[in-house]
Amino acid sequence: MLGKFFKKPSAELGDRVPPGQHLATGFPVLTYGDTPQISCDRYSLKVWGLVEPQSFTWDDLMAMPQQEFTADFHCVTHWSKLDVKWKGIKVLDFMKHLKVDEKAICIMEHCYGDYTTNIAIADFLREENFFAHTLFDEPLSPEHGGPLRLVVPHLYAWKSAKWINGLEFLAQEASGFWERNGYHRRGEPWAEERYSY
Ligand SMILES: Nc1nc2c(c(=O)[nH]1)N[C@H]1C(S)=C(S)[C@@H](COP(=O)(O)O)O[C@H]1N2
Ligand SMILES: [Mo]
Repeated sequence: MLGKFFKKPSAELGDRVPPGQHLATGFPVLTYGDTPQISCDRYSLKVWGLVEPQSFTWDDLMAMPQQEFTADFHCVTHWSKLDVKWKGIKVLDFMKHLKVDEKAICIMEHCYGDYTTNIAIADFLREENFFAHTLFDEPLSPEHGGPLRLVVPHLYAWKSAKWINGLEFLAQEASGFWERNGYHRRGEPWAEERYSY
């Protein structure tokens, strides 16, 4: 895999690159299936399950506090990109609008195009997680998940759902698309939680 598009981390960046990862020079696109084309007019983010059901339009989301984020990005296929610059909405700010049942322990992330991925509530409700609509000062392109994606920097990037359109709150753990196909239920890069076996 080492070649034109990947380089070995330098010593000083080494402590930011998890084991088994190499630095990508560009920002690769990794999508299973087709890229949905969703305009902001059509976009909505719904919440259901163990939560008061609600649907947020693009305008609802843009009325929430907007912030800049810099985060490292680790794909389980062994590439990482450091210092990715995004803009968007902090998950904890978004969550102020929800009424979640205390029995919820897991969330299924749903997307346009039917991709899913599961995340524990404790991994979702972290200070550094955000919904992104801007990447390196440009509107987030469809390939990278525009108009809106989730970014969960502390887990492998398959948990960072592109074109996110739903959060389903669950009383027990469930498996999303990659988790049903052999990937780890949690996916913590520093522990190399890549596969479920
Ligand atoms: N909806 C959706 N989200 C997704 C994926 C996908 O196939 N569909 N791929 C995941 C994987 S495996 C990775 S590494 C990142 C890649 O994000 P990027 O294409 O912006 O680099 O998106 C994640 N989110
Ligand atoms: Mo990935």
